[in-house]
Amino acid sequence: MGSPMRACKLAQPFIPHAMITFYNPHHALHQGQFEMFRGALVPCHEVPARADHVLAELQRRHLGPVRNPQPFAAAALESIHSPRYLKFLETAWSQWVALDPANAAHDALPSVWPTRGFRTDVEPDNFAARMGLYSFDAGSPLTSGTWVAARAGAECALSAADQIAQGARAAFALSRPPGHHAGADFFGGYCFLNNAALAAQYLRNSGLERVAILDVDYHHGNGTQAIFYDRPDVFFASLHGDPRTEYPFFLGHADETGLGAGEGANLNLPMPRGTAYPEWSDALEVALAAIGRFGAQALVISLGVDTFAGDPISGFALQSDDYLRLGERLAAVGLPTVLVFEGGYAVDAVGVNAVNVLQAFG
Ligand code: SP5
Ligand code: ZN
Repeated sequence: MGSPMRACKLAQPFIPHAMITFYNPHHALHQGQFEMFRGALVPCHEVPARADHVLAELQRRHLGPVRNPQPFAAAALESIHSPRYLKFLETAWSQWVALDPANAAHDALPSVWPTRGFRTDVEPDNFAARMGLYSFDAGSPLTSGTWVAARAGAECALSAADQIAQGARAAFALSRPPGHHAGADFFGGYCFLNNAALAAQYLRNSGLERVAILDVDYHHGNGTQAIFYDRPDVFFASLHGDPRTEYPFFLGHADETGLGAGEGANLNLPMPRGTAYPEWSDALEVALAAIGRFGAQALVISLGVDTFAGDPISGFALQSDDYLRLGERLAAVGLPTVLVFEGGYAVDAVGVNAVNVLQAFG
């Protein structure tokens, strides 16, 4: 091993364009206990150790500086999320505990939703009803620290986008809870604020006319798709498990190509359970070719590594080395790139897999 400390101190300043990581210092404040699965409460898959392992692996490989995010004004979050949803998230925990002080001992989960034919324009006074209005599953516990953690996570994504706006080649938002299932006014799929969407919109606001989001998480990024579905300026491409069998089930089919002015700016590439890197990377080429035709000036990657063969809740078969090939390929696109950490639940492998992408990106 020689002298790793010395190697670190000498080598780091000479790494050209070392990728900056914005790490959410408050991520562990969001620590859900249970999610609903087949009629029972089971331990959450989306745990603080996920981000801890990625950070440890980044530092072990000396892959560039790790910083805290900058603060951003409320307007940055309102560029994607509705004011009433943000107000709900900010105040939900205190309202939950006000219902009954004993609630402080366990997380809030929704149990009633406005499906077809119900009204969503009138915000109910009842807390359970508002939980349902602003969510789409019972797998995403809202906890005492959810708002603080999610807001700091959004600030990681915004800080990473700001680096790109200032001329950096790449930046990484290392945060949880993840974001790509969250819509303008709903949470679900472990997600509360859509970090990738916030980064893309920040880049638009900083003057870039065309931004592409490439979502490589195992699950379709339904929130991101919905946010940009009718817009021609943000291209969304997603590689994911076929929603006929895979979460989030109700969006992500290949015939969803965009709406109105956004027609042609949405590309879904669903794949069957068992898909491994050779077929997966064919779909990646299709997505990158479309992003090239779109003329994107910057790229936002929703970097989920739940495509890993060992993932406990997913069905693809990527191996750890495949993430090196993914990172190399993304770097070869040659666009300024924000990488945003999303899913990946094989906790012991999530650090190696995510950091393989970053290391190979260079
Ligand atoms: C960001 C992201 O990857 N969100 C994924 C959300 C998936 N939620 C539903 C998962 C249901 C699987 N439950 C299996 C429990 C077996 N112990
Ligand atoms: Zn996922």
